[in-house]
Order: sequence, then C-alpha cells, then structure tokens
Amino acid sequence: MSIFEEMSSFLQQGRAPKVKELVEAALADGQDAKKILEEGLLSGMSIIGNKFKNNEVYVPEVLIAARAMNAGMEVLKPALASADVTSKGKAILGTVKGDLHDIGKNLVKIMLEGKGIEVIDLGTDVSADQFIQAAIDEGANIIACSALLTTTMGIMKTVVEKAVEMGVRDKVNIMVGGAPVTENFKDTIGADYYTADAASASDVALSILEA
Ligand code: B1M
Repeated sequence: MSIFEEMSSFLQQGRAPKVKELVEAALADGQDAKKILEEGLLSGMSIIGNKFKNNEVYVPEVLIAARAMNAGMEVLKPALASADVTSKGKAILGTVKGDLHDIGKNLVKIMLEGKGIEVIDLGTDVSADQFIQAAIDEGANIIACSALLTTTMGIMKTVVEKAVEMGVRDKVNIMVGGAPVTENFKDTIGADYYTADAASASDVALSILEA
C-alpha cells in the first residue's frame, strides 16, 4: 500500500493522529504537497462522501473523518502555500435567515472542502443580502443555501431575487438544499441547482467550477 493509500484509509477511519503522522512523513520524504492533498486527503474524503451518499456510513463517521482531514491539513497548509496550490474555487455557504439548523450545512461544508473548494461559511440565520454581498466581496460564483424549515425555505427565493436586483444573477450559481427543499421548489424559485445530500452538492459545485 502506498503512503497515499494509507493516508486515505486512516482518514476514512477517522484516525487523526495517524493521518497527521503520515502527512509529516510524506513531506519529510519530499513528496509533492499537491499530490499529498489529492491522492491522500481528498481521495479519502471523497470515498467517505460517496459512502455517506449511499448510506454506508452516517453523520458521526463523516465528522470524525473530517477531523482527521483537518489534522492532516494543518500540517500540509504551509507546504501547500509555498507550492502555490490554489483552491479549485470559492463557495459562499449558509443556512437561511430565521433558520438555526446547521448540521446538514456543516456536512455540505465538509464535502465541499473535501473536494478542494474554499468555503466562506456565513453560519446560520443568513439574510439574502448577506449571501449576495459575500459573493460579491469574495468574488465567489457559487452561493449554497441550506434550509430545514418550511417557514424559512422561502428566503431562498429572496436570494435569487436579490442576485437579480444587485446585478449579479448571471455571475452566481445558486445551489439549494435541506430536508424540505425539492427539485420542483428549486425550479419554482429560479435557483440553479438542487441536491438532496451534501456529497452530491459537492459533486455539483466541483462540476460548476471545472466547467
Ligand atoms: Co429542528 N426541526 N427545529 N431543531 N430539527 C426539524 C427540521 C423538524 C423536521 C422536526 C419535526 O418537527 N419533525 C421541524 C421542521 C418542520 C418543518 O418546517 N417542516 C423542526 C422544527 C419545527 C424546529 C423548531 C421550530 C422547533 C421549535 O422551537 N418549536 C426550531 C427552529 C429553530 C430555528 O431554526 N429557528 C428547531 C430547533 C432545532 C434544534 C436547535 C433543537 C436542533 C438543531 C441543532 C443544529 O442544527 N445545530 C434541531 C434538530 C436537530 C432537528 C432535527 C431533529 C434534525 C435536523 C438535522 O440536523 N438532521 C429535525 C428532524 C429530523 O430531520 N428528523 C428537525 C441531520 C442533517 C444531516 O440533515 O440538515 O436535512 P439535513 O441535511 C441533509 C440534507 O438535507 C442535505 O444534506 C444533508 C445530508 O447529506 N442538505 C443539503 C442540507 N443542506 C443542504 C444544502 C445543499 C445540498 C444539500 O446545497 C446547498
């Protein structure tokens, strides 16, 4: 088994100290930082994402895998910065105004980061203005909105309307998701993408950024 496969495997098991140790060893061995990121850490996170999508693992396993990924990233970050490895793109993420549920939103964050996408997490209770202003300020072309309440999902329509009002509708892809949200709702409000789970959201975001 290569050091990258080992890293990926320990990451999937959520064994943070082992992942950290292997990243340190790979760097000491002169391995390329980008290769460590893609073939070790991101590859492991992508496998966890697919297993989560297929109900083969659940929220706790994803959270401990994410903790292991973060442990590896802490060691890798300086090497990535000096190797000038840029992120694949940026996404603005948040749970909409009036809504404090953040477990699903945090999973979306983990999966996006697992694909090498930089996430500006605005947290919960985020207004349409905040989403759009952050996208403008950060130069992000993805806005990802999560809602868990039927009473708050309407804010996603306001996000679409604000994007039009602020003249950036053609520059941002608006992604929506959360338990009460559906493909039909996405069409009704004129958003761009609906996905049912966090791993699919990261697949879509990556395909937007690579297009
Ligand atoms: Co609340 N809550 N809650 N709650 N809560 C629900 C959502 C509810 C269905 C429970 C019920 O009545 N059966 C109900 C909503 C009913 C409705 O609107 N139809 C409800 C209610 C009513 C409320 C309060 C109003 C209760 C009250 O105070 N009377 C209140 C609202 C507070 C507020 O937000 N203003 C409230 C409060 C809370 C807690 C604070 C206690 C807590 C939240 C803690 C937290 O998030 N930090 C809580 C919880 C935990 C739940 C349940 C039990 C679990 C939600 C959850 O985290 N699921 C929930 C009932 C249930 O679902 N069984 C319930 C796990 C999570 C992984 O799933 O977020 O759906 P989810 O994410 C999924 C997908 O939806 C998707 O990816 C994830 C999977 O990969 N996804 C995206 C999510 N965002 C996405 C974005 C994307 C793509 C995919 O693209 C951008």
